[in-house]
Amino acid sequence: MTGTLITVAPTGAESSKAAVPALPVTLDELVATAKECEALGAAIVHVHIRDDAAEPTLDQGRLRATVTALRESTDLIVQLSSGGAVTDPEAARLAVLDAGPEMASCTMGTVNFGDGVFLNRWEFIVDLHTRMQERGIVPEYEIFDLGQLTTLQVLLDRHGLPAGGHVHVDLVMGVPGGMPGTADALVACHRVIRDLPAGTTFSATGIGRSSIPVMLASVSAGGHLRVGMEDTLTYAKGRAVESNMQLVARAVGLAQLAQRPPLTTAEARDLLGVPVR
Ligand code: KMH
Ligand code: ZN
Repeated sequence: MTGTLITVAPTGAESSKAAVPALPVTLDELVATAKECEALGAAIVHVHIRDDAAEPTLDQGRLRATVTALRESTDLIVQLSSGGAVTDPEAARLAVLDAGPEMASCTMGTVNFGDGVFLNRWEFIVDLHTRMQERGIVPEYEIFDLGQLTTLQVLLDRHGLPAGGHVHVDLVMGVPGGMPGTADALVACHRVIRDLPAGTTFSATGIGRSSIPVMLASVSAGGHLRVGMEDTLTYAKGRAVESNMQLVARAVGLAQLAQRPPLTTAEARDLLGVPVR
């Protein structure tokens, strides 16, 4: 068994800066967070960006500047979100790939998302997957519900392996409308993941209070970890998260306890088939 791949998802598209002042929303805040998280043991940064009003945006110029700045300042694998916010149109989400990330997320189906709907039609999924193949962008397949793993099986059967040849899945658990963030649900996913191409890896994140049970279950099942303020704003009962670094440090501690220490960025690139820069 390998070490632990740690992804930090520092910002997301759902929380407001007014409600969560520690959320990194400017480019400077994002880069500073990324550097500190890399030093602690993160290997991937999953990126959503904000505009001058700290609102979610998929502005192409800002996305490009973000990719450039993160590359200049860190060796983290830069994974842009193609999910955006639930209000983002498909064309803008596809255009995220034009910003030239090394990785991008690719969600495997539509899911209710709190009061909204996170829309991912089959034709859109195929479009994202094939564009990433053509451009050498390595996908992280985001899974919000069990059946989305079956959709991934069908996608790979019909349209082939992703760029880099390695399949990596991220279980996003505990979204209101998606699968629960429990060890049982993770084990159910694990059974299906075993039927995906040999060597398929998975990470998992639990939204809100499911963060810790999902982390423990994932590490126990040989999985990897995604943490960050996109998913978790409460560190413990009655105690707000102070920073993304606090969440990464907790994940690193757990990985070390499990005797699966954090993968370096070079090891992560090797595992995922992301070219060395
Ligand atoms: N913000 C969610 C609607 C992704 O980044 O690809 C979608 C999301 C998934 O966060
Ligand atoms: Zn995201």
